[in-house]
Amino acid sequence: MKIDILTLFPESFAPFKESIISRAQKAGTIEINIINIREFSRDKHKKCDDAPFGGGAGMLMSVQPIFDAVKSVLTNKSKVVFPSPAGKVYNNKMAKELAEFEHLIFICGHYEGIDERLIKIFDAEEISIGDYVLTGGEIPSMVIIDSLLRFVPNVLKDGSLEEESFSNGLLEYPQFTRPQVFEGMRVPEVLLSGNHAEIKKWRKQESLKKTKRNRPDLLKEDRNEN
Ligand code: 4GY
Repeated sequence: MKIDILTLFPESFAPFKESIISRAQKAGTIEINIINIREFSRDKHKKCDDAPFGGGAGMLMSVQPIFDAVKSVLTNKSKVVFPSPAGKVYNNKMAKELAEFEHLIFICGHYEGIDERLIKIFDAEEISIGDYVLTGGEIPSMVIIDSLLRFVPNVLKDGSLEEESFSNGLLEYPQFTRPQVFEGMRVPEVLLSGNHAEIKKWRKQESLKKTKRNRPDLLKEDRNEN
């Protein structure tokens, strides 16, 4: 998989690049490029913002630099993603679907956003990582990329996807490591029993309990799209 990230702030991906690149290299099948939208500005001062028609506070990103930046990487196998609070709310199912594409292009928005026609022209998937507003699309792009890479073959070690939260529509069961007693609290006895059938049963019960407590919405019928 190839991922191109278009941003006015390429430096904000430095730490992300480090960690993701090292993981991606193990896979050998992932390439991530950070592209500076400003380099595509034709303005003599490399201006990349413009006022919104209809008035209102703040500026939008200029259309032309984003258009040219996308065009510079777009192929017939590309999917364009635009992280925005106005998008569909992201989940694990969408992560799996994005992981199937050969090429993803992320547009990181800034200021008050981008011209709606860019979304239409590129048939961009507008995706929200949650109901709050950030100052730019860089962090949500990192969130989406980090989570989808887990579904690209060979990025994760085998098996680690199977038992995690959401993989069965429930939150993950509680886990414990050494020592058996910590701060006076014992590890649940069943986990020390070696009885794998009992352990499996206990984990399922605990998954259900935690889901009821923290995410009752996941237990509602029709809401299980994983
Ligand atoms: N929430 N989910 C989000 C966000 C910041 C102005 C467009 C979110 O995805 N993105 O808050 N983004 C805005 C900032 C331009 C992106």
